[in-house]
Amino acid sequence: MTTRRQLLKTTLAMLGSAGLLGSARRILAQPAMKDMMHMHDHVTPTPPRSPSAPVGPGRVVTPNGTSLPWKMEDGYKTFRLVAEPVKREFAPGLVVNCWGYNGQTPGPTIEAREGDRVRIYVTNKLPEPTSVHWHGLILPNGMDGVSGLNQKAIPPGQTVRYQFPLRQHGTQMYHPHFDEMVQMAMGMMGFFIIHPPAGEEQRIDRDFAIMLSEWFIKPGAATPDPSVMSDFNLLTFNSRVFPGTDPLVVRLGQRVRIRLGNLSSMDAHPIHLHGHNFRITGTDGGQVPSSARWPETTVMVPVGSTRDIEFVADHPGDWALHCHITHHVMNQMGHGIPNLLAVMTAGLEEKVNGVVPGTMLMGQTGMGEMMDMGAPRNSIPMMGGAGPFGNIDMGGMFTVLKVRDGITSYQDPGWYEHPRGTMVEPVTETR
Ligand SMILES: [Cu+2]
Repeated sequence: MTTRRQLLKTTLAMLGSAGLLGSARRILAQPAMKDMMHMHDHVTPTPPRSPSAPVGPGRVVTPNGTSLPWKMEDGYKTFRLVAEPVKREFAPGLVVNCWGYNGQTPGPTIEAREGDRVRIYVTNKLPEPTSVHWHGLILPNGMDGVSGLNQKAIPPGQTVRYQFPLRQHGTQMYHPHFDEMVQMAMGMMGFFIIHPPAGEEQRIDRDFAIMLSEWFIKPGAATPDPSVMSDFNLLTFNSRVFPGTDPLVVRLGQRVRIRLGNLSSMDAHPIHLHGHNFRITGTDGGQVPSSARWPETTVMVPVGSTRDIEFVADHPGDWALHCHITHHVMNQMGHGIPNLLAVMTAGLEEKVNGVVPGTMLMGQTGMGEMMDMGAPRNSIPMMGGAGPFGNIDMGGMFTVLKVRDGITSYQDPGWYEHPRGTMVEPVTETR
């Protein structure tokens, strides 16, 4: 006799062999997904802040973000986080239904000092339970935030209080430890930065924090699909893609720190800086001793970790800062396309159009020109935006470090004006 369990097993095996297990999983996951699709019906998200809102009360600059205000309460530096649906513009033309904190994704950067006692009220305005884990922090076990292990999950509507002393300094993070796959794929993450008790060992003039994450949003859709496991099509710096990423503006000669955190679901990101070399000075485990630092131009940031890099900005110009995985500097790239590179397609497009009207054959000489293609509603072109010399063929995890002499503000100074004789020029070979 066939039991129900056996039947289910057989069915799953058949689905698996037919390559249909993925859709079966999706069907099994339907109740949770269904709740998610409807969340915008019964939860009113906080209106989005300006993506370039001014820097908050801290001294760390979170490009396209802010730091979280605090006040003293019973001797505790006290913060308030509200977990809630948020709308985030990734770049002009693409507004995404995310989850985050206090109207933002990533959530506002928490800044405190080693030796502080902190208290953090967390209110859950999501349609499902959540919790907050303080990633990398040394704290009492009951404050660690893993739902089921260290605490009961916070149901919708409830506020809980976390409180603990800060016994370390460095770049840490916060994120949920309930329905992790969905909640982080929806944008729930933030920095928790702890400054050293007696100031920096070496003066830091500009201190930036950039969170790396990855998403799948079907072109034309507005809600990320958290079930995607490898084919991410939006790769973000602080939940923004180029050309929506704020530049990092610094004055010539300043000592710069860039804190990178990675809460992507699958990928490590090799972040590359042009025009300078740097030292990796810290991780979420603490400071790297100076004897253990070596020069680099690319830093690998594994999933679930942070890396601090430091350098003196001693070369004026507009310097790219980007992930070196080439697919991570593309926006909403479709990967199921035929490879036409170097294929002779003369006359082919007309013939194919006779059978499949509207076909465009592209990519014979590379994809650099695809920027000019139209895009569906609520989606953005695969690559970049206008630069001073034409289109910049990158999107996603890309921004610009702008090093300038004599600037008096950190407003975007525009494009670099190159000294005479320091630019590429076309030539006629005479030899
Ligand atoms: Cu990457």
